[in-house]
Amino acid sequence: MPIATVPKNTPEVWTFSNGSGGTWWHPVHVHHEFMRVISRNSGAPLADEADGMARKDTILLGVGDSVDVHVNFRDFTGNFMFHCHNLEHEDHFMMARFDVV
Ligand SMILES: [Cu+2]
Repeated sequence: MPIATVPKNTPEVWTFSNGSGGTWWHPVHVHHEFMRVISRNSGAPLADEADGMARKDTILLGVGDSVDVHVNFRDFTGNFMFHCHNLEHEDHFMMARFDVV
């Protein structure tokens, strides 16, 4: 089952939060489309995310971070996934499907 169903070619704002309470960082990778960081922890993005124009396919979530991104799945419909790039995490359910319709 998808964790989200989003319409093709429609701007979305997604929020990624690391509320795990531990000391892990989570590099979250979204398939199929680039993202642009709008804000990080309600403030300015990091330097390599800074101008809102940098296209990112992975968002690094430090402890307690919350990051708002703009994403627009422009080209294709289908079933896609996002996941943490720490292998131990993606192998233990930090992976989800989303559908573009
Ligand atoms: Cu992780």
